[in-house]
Amino acid sequence: MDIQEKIGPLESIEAVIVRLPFVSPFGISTYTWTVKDALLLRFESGGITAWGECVADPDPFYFYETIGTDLVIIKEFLLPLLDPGITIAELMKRFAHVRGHGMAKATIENGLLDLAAKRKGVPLHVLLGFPPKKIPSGISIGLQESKEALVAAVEEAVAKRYHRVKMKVKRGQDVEWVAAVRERFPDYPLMVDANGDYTLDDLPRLKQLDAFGLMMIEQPLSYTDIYLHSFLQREMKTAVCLDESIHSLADAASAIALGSCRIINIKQGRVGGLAESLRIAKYGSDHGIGIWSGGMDETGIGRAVNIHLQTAEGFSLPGDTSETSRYFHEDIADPPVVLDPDGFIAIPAGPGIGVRVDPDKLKRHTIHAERLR
Ligand code: OSB
Ligand code: MG
Repeated sequence: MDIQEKIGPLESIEAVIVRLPFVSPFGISTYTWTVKDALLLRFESGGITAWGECVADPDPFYFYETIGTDLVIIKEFLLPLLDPGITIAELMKRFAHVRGHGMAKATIENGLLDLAAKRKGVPLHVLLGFPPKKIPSGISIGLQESKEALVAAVEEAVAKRYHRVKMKVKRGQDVEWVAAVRERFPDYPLMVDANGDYTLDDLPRLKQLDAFGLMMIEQPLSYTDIYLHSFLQREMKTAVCLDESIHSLADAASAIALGSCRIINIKQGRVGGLAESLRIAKYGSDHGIGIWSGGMDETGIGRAVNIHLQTAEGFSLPGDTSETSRYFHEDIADPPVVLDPDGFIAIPAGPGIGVRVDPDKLKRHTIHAERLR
């Protein structure tokens, strides 16, 4: 998928870092976050404001990129390649000279796509070439203090009609915790995410998870691995889903060729943007791989991007897009994501990403701002 829109004139590009306190801490096997820090790029052009949200955390505990490193990469290596006369696709080709740093590249790509869609007066999903549809919801429940708290969180999600529930697991907090949820909800679509906490030495333990009819186990082995997951997938009945290991279409193709997974979690930022996401979704689904959109606890900007992306061909499973109110007391963008009575999510209406950044809320939550161009 190549984006043929010209970048066009830009009056200014600004970097803004916001900090939004989480309603409750979000814990995975590697770390627990209590606030959401997000790097945003604001593009101004001919009276239009467009936004790109970087999905990197302030720390390298989920992924190697951080807000700090991405801001440097954006300033020193990516923005100097930006020329108003070229297309977004040509810019992404130039970006290939910079190794890795897909989250930094995606931030610029996302912002330029929002701008291009707003110039045309069409929603982002239309610019990407996909008709509207209702987006199924999914929720990612962080590690909990007790099994009772976990079951209570799942009960709340089921009452909201989330289409599937993901629970985080780690070594020592897995089989019995899944069993507790399964006792209460024997058939609800349920999956687990280990964020790379296991090794093949844990195979006997991991195989016990096969008893629970899980939709998948996400990233059981190291964030660096593709190959060893192919052994695990052959040994397990449960589908393996890769998240951290997949940074590009080439990674996805390797994983598929090796039989390392049956499902791929696409986080558009982690794979370098929306264009690469569409390529992976198409390639994966053509090869019988289940595809869904992950999340990075984004503000309303990134959350909207993920919703538009899920209109695309190949997205066959509910993603990690859940209601804004479970993350933040106050977001910077309106309207918030809410579920309808059947647990579906509406695409934000209007041109571009379809959400509006509220200047007062933005100001309240800004911890850093600098003009880049
Ligand atoms: O592994 O999918 C993950 C959040 C932060 C870092 C890693 C992950 C997650 C989530 C939350 O699971 C997804 C979301 O609710 O946006
Ligand atoms: Mg994950």
